This record gives sequence, structure tokens and C-alpha cells, in this order.
Amino acid sequence: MVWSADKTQVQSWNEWDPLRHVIVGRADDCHIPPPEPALDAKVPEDSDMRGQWGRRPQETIDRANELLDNFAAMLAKRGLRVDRPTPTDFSKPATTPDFRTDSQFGCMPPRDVLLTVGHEILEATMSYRCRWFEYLCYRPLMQQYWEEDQSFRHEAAPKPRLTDRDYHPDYLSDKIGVEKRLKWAEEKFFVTTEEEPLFDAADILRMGRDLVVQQGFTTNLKGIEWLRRHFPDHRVHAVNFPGDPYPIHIDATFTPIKPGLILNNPHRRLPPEQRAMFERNDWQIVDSAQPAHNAPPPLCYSSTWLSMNVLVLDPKTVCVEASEVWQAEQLDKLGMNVIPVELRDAYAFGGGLHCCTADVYREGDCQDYFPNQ
Ligand code: DAV
Repeated sequence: MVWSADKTQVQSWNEWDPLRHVIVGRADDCHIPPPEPALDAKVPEDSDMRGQWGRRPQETIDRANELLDNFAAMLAKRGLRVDRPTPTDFSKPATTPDFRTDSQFGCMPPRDVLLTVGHEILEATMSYRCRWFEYLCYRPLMQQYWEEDQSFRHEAAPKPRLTDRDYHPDYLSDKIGVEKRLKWAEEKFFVTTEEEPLFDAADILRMGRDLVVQQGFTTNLKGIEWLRRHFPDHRVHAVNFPGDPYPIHIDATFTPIKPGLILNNPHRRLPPEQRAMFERNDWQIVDSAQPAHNAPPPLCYSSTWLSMNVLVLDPKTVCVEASEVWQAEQLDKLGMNVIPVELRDAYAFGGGLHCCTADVYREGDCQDYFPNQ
């Protein structure tokens, strides 16, 4: 099928084929949400965010929006169609019959919420209470795509209850210590329980017929099983990364660049038995370069490894955050054309270049990159 900018088509099977249509998030009205079990487990114990919540300062919102707008404009200039979400009022509490939390979060990272697989966009269950209603920011776009593309399948995973039974109480302390966290991660003891299926879309890598899904704080085994039954034509692989004391989202840990090449965070290596599938199919798993920074920017949930959170535009071209010189150098040496994009002042709003985007259309069809299973 030939892509044209005037005709909406939803399609994306992987993380690397030529990207033509994309959603870029916004920083408007972003809040630091009040404490809640799953969120607290992710905030590092020495973080400046502990105990803080409320609307982020306006000048930081304006700066983040400036960077996101520039990124969107650069993509548009390269001929991509770029859509933006419609922020809701994140100061409002999120309330269901099962829980209440006093504010919501934002809509900077569409990658966390929307999973595009082929002609389908699936809204993830999410696993934080403050993010339960975030899909609403994308509904105007989903409705538009649904009207304009007869093949588009708009799906939503079952909304979770998110009662206290979804979270292990052992994680409700800010004095666990990194050593114990690493031991728990190794034992696959995460903050979320197996009460009901839970997943964030950013825990999933799309690699043609194969979906690679990280089990961690935001995605549990029932979530992975739900995906397996929902995508019966795919092979769904559960992976985990024992070196990560705060495992949420796979996109600062394991980053596919093109068929046959994937970067792995050297502090969070894929366990040997899980590497076999890649090795059997001649995929190279390369240790990623070191981040350029020793610490994340202020009031940021994510680690310095957002250096790896790159956006692949096609198998020869990749967007890398402008200050991440080591990551850029490595990708250049691996034969990629690197486009530097300034985004660091927006990291605190929900992540890097991969997080703040979601695929609507990539060229190419569904291929089998792992015929030797
Ligand atoms: O390393 O803090 C960030 C992932 C954001 N989607 C990290 C993971």
C-alpha cells in the first residue's frame, strides 16, 4: 500500500520501518501526581520528587512544550504527518468506584498508552491510578482515524480495578534500599501483583510477528497473557531485566534499531536464556553507549538511560537527544544517520524521544524476523 499524507491509514508492525505518521505528546498542565502505590515504587529513594506533588511550574511546562513543538515541526518538515493529543484537565481527581487519587498526570508520553500493532491501536490498561483516564487525551484522534480509515481497529484493553490488591505492600516503603530492590527484581517480585491483567504500552516492543514484553512494575504476567490471547497471530515473549531496580517500560533498556540489531542497557542485561531467541536468528545484541549525564534532570521519574530512548525514522535514520553524544557516536559508528533533537528539558514530563511519540503509520508489512524459534 502506498502512503499519502491526505489519506489516513493506521499501520505499524515494528519499531524501524519508515515512519510516515506519528503522534507527538504535549506537556500542557502536567502534574506530579500524589503518592499511590505503583508510582511510589518507581520514584528512586534519593529523588527530589519524594513527597512532592501538584502542577509543574509553568515555565518548565512552556520550555518542554517548546521542545516538543520543535520536534514535531522537524518531523513535519521531513514530510511526516504529525498529530497532537488534546490535554484534559489533569488537576481533576481520578475517581472510580474502586479508588480515588487527587490529580492526574499529563499526556507527554503517548507511547505508554497506545500500542499500534498492524491496523490496530490498542489502549493499554495502564497500572497507575493517576493515568487511568489518560486515553481520553487521544480519543479525538482515535475517533478521527476510525472515521477516515475503514481498516482501523480501535481497541481498548479491559480497564483494571486498581484496588490495593493490585500492589504488593512490601513496596510501600521509601527505605527498601537498592540492594533489596535488585534482589526482588531478580526474583521477579515486582510492585504489581497478579490480581488482574496490567500493562503499559511502553513495555512492549513490536518486531513483526514477535512481540517482546517486559514484565516489571507496570506489566504483570496476566497482562502478558492477555496480550498473547489478544494477538493470536503473534508470538508473545516475556522478558525481564534483573539489573534494573525500578523496572518500568522497556524503552530505556532494550532498543531495536533495525532488523538484526538491538541495543541493550549494560546495567540491565537480558538473561542468557532469553538471549537465545535473538542468537538463533543472528540478531546482534550490543551494549549501548553510556549516557552523557550523571543524573536525570530535576523532578524526573526516569533514569539517565533515556539516552537509549531513541526514535528510529527508518532503518538508516535515528533521532537521538542532542546532548547524548556517546549514544549518537555509537549509532553513527553502527552506520546510522543520526538526527540530534533537543529534548532533555522535557524528560521530566514523561520520558525521551521514543516515549513522547506513538506510531500511526510505518511502511512495510508484517514479517517474521525470528524464523528459528
Ligand atoms: O530507565 O527510568 C524510563 C522509561 C520511560 N518510558 C528508566 C525507564
